[in-house]
Amino acid sequence: MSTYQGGPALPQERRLVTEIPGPKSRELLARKQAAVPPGIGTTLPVFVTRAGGGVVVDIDGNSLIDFGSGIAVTSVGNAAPRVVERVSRQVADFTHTCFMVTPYESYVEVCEKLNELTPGDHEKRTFLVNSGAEAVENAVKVARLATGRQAVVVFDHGYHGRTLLTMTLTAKNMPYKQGFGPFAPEVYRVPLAYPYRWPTGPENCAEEAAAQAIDAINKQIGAGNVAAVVIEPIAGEGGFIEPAKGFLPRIAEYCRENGIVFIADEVQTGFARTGQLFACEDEGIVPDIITTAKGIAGGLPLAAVTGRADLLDKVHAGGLGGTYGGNPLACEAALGVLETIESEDLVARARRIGEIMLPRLHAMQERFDVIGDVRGRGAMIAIELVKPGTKEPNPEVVAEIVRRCHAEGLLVLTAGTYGNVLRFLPPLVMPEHLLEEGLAILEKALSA
Ligand code: PLZ
Repeated sequence: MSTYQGGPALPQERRLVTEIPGPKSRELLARKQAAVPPGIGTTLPVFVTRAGGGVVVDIDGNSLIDFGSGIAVTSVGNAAPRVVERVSRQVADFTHTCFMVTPYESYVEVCEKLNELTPGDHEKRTFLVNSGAEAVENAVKVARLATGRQAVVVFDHGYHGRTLLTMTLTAKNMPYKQGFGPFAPEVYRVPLAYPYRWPTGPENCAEEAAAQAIDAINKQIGAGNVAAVVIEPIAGEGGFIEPAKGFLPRIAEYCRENGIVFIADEVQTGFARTGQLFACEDEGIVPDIITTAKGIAGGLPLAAVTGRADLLDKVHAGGLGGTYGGNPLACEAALGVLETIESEDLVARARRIGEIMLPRLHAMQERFDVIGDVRGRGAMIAIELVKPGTKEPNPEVVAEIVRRCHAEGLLVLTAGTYGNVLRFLPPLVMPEHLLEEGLAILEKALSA
């Protein structure tokens, strides 16, 4: 993993020429505040002019190290060469026909690739939509129609989107749900195997959590009423919680036994992010339906629903779709992403990023008693911060660390039901020296 070769010819360096945010960004922030409602938040108010490899460059000329990838989207890097080339060609040929009106090859090719690459060698179908939320919502539509059942089971700490159904599926009230009710009916929430916070300890977590979840489904809903279980193989927004090993297979098995559609929401975990093409592969899970987005198209809006042909084929003609779903630019971008993942062996690079980050973070955990937990796989890594000597969440210290990292030109994101998780999602093409520099900035912020 030497210096990044592709993308815009951006020097792969951290370079601060003003304070963060600089004067031009501050000016634009004032315009944003006058034109855009405050409901649209800003993690770090530097206004971007270019990005590529492991850096984001702002309008004041600062070059920041990117540990966010636009929330796990630009895994192949920003403006990745194969994406740029394909999208540029496409934009000059045609920009839109609506696939439901007059189709084009790239849409079909993306679907063929996803049918082939997602877990399981059964017969599959794929259709394309615009966002992760839209994918999850459509997966539920398919499961309901195919089973003739209505109930949907989701988990503590789950995040699935901001539309009416997907915000209902989402666990956390503030900021996602507060004031936006009433919520969609027939959504039920059960425990997730959260090893760090499991009351009887991580060793009992998988078995007890699965038993509690299954018991709640049986007692409160009735297995025969459940259309789908929707779960992230690693809870993303909820704080990069890897369910204790054994939990996912047990839930998947229960679904199989009871004719429940097992939907894996791989919107955040998908496309090499976790050191496997899909996080489900880690425990050999074969979902009935898998939803993907984010990393699929290098930043162009695209998402997919891929699943068992016998389920997806049940939906009547015209029952699925949308004006823009599988837009030709986004499809070309996705093909460029898949080529890049393969040719740059980004699955291995994600694993390598984990191998660099995890030992460094574990060493920091030894040094700093605010780090309660270090976890994640591949390039989806997090630390959970607590009040020293307890497991009490410490969102205040997270906010302070983030502030210091941002001031030093390291873009980091937070997560977690309790707002006390720092998450790291570097582009998989991040040059190693920037990864090291980012970790050093983090360590300095922790010791301050
Ligand atoms: N499912 C697992 O992570 C999006 C949300 C950012 P969309 N996560 C980032 C924010 O605050 O809005 C996400 C996810 C999982 C679904 C979604 C929703 O994907 O493309 O944002 O709709």
